[in-house]
Amino acid sequence: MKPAQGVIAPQGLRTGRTVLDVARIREDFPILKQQVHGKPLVYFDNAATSQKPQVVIDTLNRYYATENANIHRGIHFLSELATAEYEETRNKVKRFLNASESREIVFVRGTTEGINLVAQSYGRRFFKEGDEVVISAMEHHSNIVPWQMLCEQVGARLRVIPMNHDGELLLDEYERLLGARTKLVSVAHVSNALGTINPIGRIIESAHRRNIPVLVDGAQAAPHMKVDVQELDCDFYAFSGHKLFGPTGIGVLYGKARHLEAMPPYQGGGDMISLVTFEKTHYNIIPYKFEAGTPHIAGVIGLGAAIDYVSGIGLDAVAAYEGEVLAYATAQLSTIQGLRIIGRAKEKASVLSFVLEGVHPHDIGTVLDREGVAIRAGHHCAMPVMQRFGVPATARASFAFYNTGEEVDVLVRAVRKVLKVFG
Ligand code: 7TS
Repeated sequence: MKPAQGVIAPQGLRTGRTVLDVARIREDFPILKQQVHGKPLVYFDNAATSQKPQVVIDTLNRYYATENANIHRGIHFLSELATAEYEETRNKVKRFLNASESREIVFVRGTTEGINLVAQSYGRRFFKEGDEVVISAMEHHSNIVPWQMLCEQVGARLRVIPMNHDGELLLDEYERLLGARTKLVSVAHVSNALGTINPIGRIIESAHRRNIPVLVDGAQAAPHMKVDVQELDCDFYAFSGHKLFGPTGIGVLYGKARHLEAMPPYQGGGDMISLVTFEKTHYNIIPYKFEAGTPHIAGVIGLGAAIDYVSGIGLDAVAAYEGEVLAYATAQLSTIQGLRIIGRAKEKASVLSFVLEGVHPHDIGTVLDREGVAIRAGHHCAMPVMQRFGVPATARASFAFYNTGEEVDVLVRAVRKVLKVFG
């Protein structure tokens, strides 16, 4: 396909000592060899969930075949082995996020559970009537609804940072929202519907100047860029393993130790206690206080394999290469008449949302699927974003480091086909 506006198709990455050999990387992902409706699979739904490298699949198999046991309780060989691997993964996550201590890493089901934990534990303890939580106009429902639930429970109020028509937050408006009543700021690092990378460092700095803690929803950032929670100085950071090439049902909540220590447990049960009598229960230390019941042990260990895999490639290389894929896809799709890209922020990561004049996004998704191209069409669990842009839904292509320029060409040809059918 001809390059649009001089943007050339990405060919993997070779800058200085950084090499990202996409053809070789694709060999690690068995699912990418599949055909769908007789066409090679082009998987552009990575924001929903990403594919798993063989090493993650093998790790899950090995765990169940040779190590399966409950953790933190048995004194037998397998239990000690499983416990060691589980806790070693906590250390891996600590290094991955550059947290200062591994007890700041809590295993949860995913970003959604991480945010709910903070809302129900931190929020229920520290919010009172009239207090405010500040979120942004581009949040996923997972970073809206838990706060609405908290607001209803304690009589607090939700305040929303508006955005401009490119999908960038209005930071002046943000500053004006912060005040004596603000108890917490909770914003997405990267928007799943628009791809905007928010200036999270500045957002945190402004809040901290007023002693307001900040939670960062990192669901769409952790798989695409290096995250350093100490450098950001965020108070909480949540992400999902399944978007980071790991298993479903496992995720991470990072929290500064002093916050986690001050928070009451989120759920009661096994492992989160140190002593139980019918009169009183003493809670375990962090992070175990927040990990009630038998956790997703296999998921944690699988997540460890995913983190090793991604770290082996290097997130700086991933970010640079995906930037090329996004620039190429943006340029190519922009050549199609009647196509409007929703989300034109200057800083974007790996998400390309668009609408076609006169065609419902679901019809785009259906035609693309027949061509083997997997995208998501809908509101992306960010209905207020759709309302802001006056569209019922968008078609969304979202990329990972195993995607190629040739795949973008397949997408563009398939979108042209949509116009032939419906245009
Ligand atoms: N926050 C953001 C920014 C997200 O993109 C998602 C999932 C979540 C939170 C929730 O993550 P979970 O793993 O707990 O479900 N986003 C999407 C998406 O864009 N399409 O499917 C899921």
